[in-house]
Amino acid sequence: MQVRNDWTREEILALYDQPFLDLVFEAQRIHRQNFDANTIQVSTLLSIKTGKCPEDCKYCSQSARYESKLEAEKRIAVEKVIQEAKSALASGSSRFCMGAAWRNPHERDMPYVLEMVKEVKALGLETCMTLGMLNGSQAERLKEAGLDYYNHNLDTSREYYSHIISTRTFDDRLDTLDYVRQAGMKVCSGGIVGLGENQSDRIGLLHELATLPIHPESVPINMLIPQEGTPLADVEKLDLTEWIRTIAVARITMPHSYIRLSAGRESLSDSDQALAFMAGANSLFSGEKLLTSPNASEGQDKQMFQKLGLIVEKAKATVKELSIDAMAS
Ligand code: SAM
Ligand code: DTB
Ligand code: SF4
Repeated sequence: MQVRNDWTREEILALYDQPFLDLVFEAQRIHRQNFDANTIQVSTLLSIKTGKCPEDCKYCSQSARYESKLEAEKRIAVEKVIQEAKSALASGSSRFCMGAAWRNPHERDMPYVLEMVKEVKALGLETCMTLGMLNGSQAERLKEAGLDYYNHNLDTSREYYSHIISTRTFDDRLDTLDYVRQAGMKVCSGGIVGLGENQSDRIGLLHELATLPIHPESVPINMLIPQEGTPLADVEKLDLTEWIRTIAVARITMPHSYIRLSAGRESLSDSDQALAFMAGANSLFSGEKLLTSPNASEGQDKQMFQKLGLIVEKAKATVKELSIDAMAS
């Protein structure tokens, strides 16, 4: 099937709005044409600098503007990051994603993040970072150091965006994605549902992603984790079927992309998640914690994979192949 980047909003609406079972069936059909239906890719997240972020994203516990209970943490040591990366590898992750609560990395942070990328890459893991906005030169240096993916989400529709973030624009986000592409890295970009947006905003987000010149290789679909103290702490919970519809339309419109179940899994049953896999999701974040919030536990995930007969995609290196004492640390 030819990959299309010229989806119209009307086409996306028509996909989104069809009877639920027709939509999930179609998404599964497309999924099977492009991926092994029983394989899942697993990534692990680590916050390398937590809290005190100058941005005002209304969903985020890490913004310095809201009174959240989160304890801020300065940059963590590279050795600690490597330790966490080894244990992610040992528990079956193929990608390690390092996130910082920055508007953008400062030049003084670059040696720190570049060293980290080199060392994590050397373990045989795919590397991903999410550090806020980048300029072209930063993107090039990250690529050169061995960064495989850069995560930068569009978050929501262009129309709803200003209700959620005022400190950077939607076009700023597109510019960062452009620098990442120009530098030759893979793009991880998706959004959040359950921010109080309406259906047309979810369609708008999907339309933006599916009409990027090249689809993001990874598309995380986060479900809001309401954070105490933030303006979205008490937003009405979104019906799960809307999240599943978003996943299914992402699968149909971006058939070669990995669609990732991201924030919001900790409260979901195995059967809720099985429905998301039916709708074409084929990746998730594993580990006890996301960046600051609890995630579905690793043990629970392993049980779920077993129950559903899902096979985890392997990292390039296995712990046994590493000359260093990965298991011990
Ligand atoms: N500071 C960087 C940035 O914003 O680009 C990187 C980290 S930021 C936490 C990465 C993404 O996590 C956000 O774009 C958002 O989509 C998601 N996220 C953050 N807080 C969330 C929450 N409470 N619930 C769901 N998703 C969330
Ligand atoms: C993404 O789209 N979701 C992840 C990752 N990319 C960086 C982050 C989710 C954060 C959830 C809330 C928290 O732990 O702070
Ligand atoms: Fe800062 Fe990222 Fe949170 Fe926005 S989402 S407040 S940029 S850490």
